[in-house]
Amino acid sequence: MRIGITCYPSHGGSGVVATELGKLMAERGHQVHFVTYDMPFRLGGFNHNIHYHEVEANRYAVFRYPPYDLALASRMAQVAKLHSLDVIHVHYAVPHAICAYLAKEMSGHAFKVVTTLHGTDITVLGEDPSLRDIICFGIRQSDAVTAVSNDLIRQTNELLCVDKPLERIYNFVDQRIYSPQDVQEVRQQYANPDEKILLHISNFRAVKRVPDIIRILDRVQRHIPTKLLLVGEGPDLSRAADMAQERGLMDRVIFLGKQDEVAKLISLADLLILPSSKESFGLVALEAMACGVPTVGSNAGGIPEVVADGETGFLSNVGDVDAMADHAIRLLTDSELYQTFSENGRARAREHFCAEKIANQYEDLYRRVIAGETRAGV
Ligand code: GMT
Repeated sequence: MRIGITCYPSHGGSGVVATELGKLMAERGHQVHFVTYDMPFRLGGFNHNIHYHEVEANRYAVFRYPPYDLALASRMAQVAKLHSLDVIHVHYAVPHAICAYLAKEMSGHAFKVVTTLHGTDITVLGEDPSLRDIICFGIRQSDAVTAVSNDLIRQTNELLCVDKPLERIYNFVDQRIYSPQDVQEVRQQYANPDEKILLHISNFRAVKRVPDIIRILDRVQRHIPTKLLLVGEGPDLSRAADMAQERGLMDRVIFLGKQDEVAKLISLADLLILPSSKESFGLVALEAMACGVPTVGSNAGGIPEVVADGETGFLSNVGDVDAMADHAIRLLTDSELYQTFSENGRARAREHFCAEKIANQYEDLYRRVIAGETRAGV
């Protein structure tokens, strides 16, 4: 097949999923064309089946905002026509699903559009009156629409009431990369042998509830010597620093900023902390499970579909930092329980979310939409 992929190429779960999926499709012999404004950061080494087409928005002075959406639609249409694409798979509804529709209308080349909803494109942007109707339009015009969890399907139906079958295809993890790694030497750089390491990785937006992470650290470190690694950047990161300062915890928090080698960082942690108020899936929790690192966090959105509460991690209601801290302390002080959770997590990642299985589901979906089976897999 000839597959186009559009996603946000910077750090972020939807871009990671899109890029890793493209790489898997290329490994399977499909021609994969990324149409994005930058080289997707996880694209990595050379593969002769992968092509990259950059989108550049015009910055003419008359424009207050560079017309990126139009440039993207136009580039998608060019690439679709030139390379006879069978399907364009867009990740994140806004603006990608609408751009794909425009591209299809203008290219004169009959390709299919698959849209994958990732979370905030529905749960945050779908609530914005300036975007809601056009998101619904993009979904309706797609030939097939997938969502990364049952909870996101439920929320899409509730919030947007689009009369469109939505197919659940979970995110996946490549256990060739995400598996426990020998990181003893690196670990020494961050913590003493008697200290435990909590890890949080995100874009530090409001939905991640960054203050809760510092509150959890505060409670845990009263019982066990603990360090907190914060990976990523975003608007609430400075709030974390302020709170750590106020509570005298600055020597316990290590700010690592954006990082590429996430598998290594996860492997040196003891627990992943994910107290989000909204989370359609929680890719980082899956990556942690695959590395044998349990998650302590909230039961928001699709997290309970990923983390099995009481088996691979502990989940509590959003904002219940006392329960989250208690669960963290329990796991960090009971080595037998910790080992069981760690092994359960690796097995669960392998069984339910392995790259091979999920790539098969997308490949099958592409074949069905290309064959014109519109109510794909529902
Ligand atoms: O967290 C975000 O807002 C970023 C967004 C993204 O584009 O990476 O994350 C969403 O998609 C990920 C991949 O499917 C999911 O694992 C995240 O749970 C989801 N984030 C939210 O729903 C808040």
